[in-house]
Amino acid sequence: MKQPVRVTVTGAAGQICYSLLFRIASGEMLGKDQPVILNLLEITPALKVCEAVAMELNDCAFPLVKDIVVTDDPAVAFKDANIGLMVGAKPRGPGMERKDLLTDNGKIFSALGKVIDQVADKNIKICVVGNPANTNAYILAKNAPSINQRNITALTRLDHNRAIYQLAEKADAEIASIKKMIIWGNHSVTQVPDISFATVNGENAADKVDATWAKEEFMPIVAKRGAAVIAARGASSAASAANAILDHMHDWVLGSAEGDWVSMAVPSDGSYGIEEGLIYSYPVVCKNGDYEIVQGLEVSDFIKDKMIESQKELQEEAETCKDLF
Ligand code: NAX
Repeated sequence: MKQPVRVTVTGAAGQICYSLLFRIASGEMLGKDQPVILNLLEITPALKVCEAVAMELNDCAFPLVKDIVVTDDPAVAFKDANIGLMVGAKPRGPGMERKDLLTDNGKIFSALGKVIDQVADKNIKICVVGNPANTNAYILAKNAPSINQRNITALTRLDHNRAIYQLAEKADAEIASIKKMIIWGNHSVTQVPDISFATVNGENAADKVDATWAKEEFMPIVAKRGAAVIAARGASSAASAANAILDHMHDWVLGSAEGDWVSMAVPSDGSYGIEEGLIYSYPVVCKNGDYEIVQGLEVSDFIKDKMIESQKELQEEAETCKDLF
């Protein structure tokens, strides 16, 4: 039997986690042979609901779950943690500007970064989900200098999966036939969903759909899909976000599919001219518990301009939060 992996999940009483935790516990994230210890972090007023989630997890009698810890103390939650799923954040309230959301949530991530720096495994793999996800990850990284910085990432897999669905639908193709989708940049409306290198049954996707659709429909539909779900459901994406978190971490730990790549927001190493250190979504290949940014893609001027726009937004977000690191 393998040693248990300690998975810390923040915002554990929230709606995403109500889908996420049960699937982690069943082995869908790390494999059906990988025991886990679940450390559930919440703010004090939500502890009771969090306890209830733990009760339900226990009532599933998942054989892979070795322990469940419910706490409002980040130092307890992140002690020796191997994986950190940073879902907890404040939602945007009425009358709140984006800037207020940035600084309010930035404070949460600077505080958590400091604690992680002190108590977590130095190679903890982190996926930031709480919005603004890329900048929250950036703030966390700056506050956790002793942690392996490569391992501080943010979620753009939901955007990636949304893009695959849209292309499959338009090309009248099977989901599994779509490979090499890309989301560049920030998890926001400036993101750049890019089908330039995507294939459908091994053939260029660009030959299967018309260029106007790709630019004028596909890109905004994917970038604004979150808002469309809110409009339809009266609440933000939850089960699909949870599914994307599982995909992100599963592929990072166990490897992405042969002959394909996935999108992850990772610290830029300067690839494609993007400022080093910004948490920027790239196409990556995952292998042996690590990832590599796909190199050498010849990006069109149209896409390049949009990539720079998204970079600019991230630079502005970082500037707004500069007091937090
Ligand atoms: P909920 O409001 O249902 O849950 C959030 C939970 O976080 C609450 O239970 C709250 O008590 C807790 N929380 C707040 N501050 C905390 C702190 N300092 N420590 C620990 N827990 C804390 O939101 P939910 O729908 O689950 O969404 C969570 C976050 O994911 C939001 O920021 C949302 O914007 C973001 N999303 C990100 C996506 C992505 O692709 N990156 C997509 C889905 C989602 O919109």
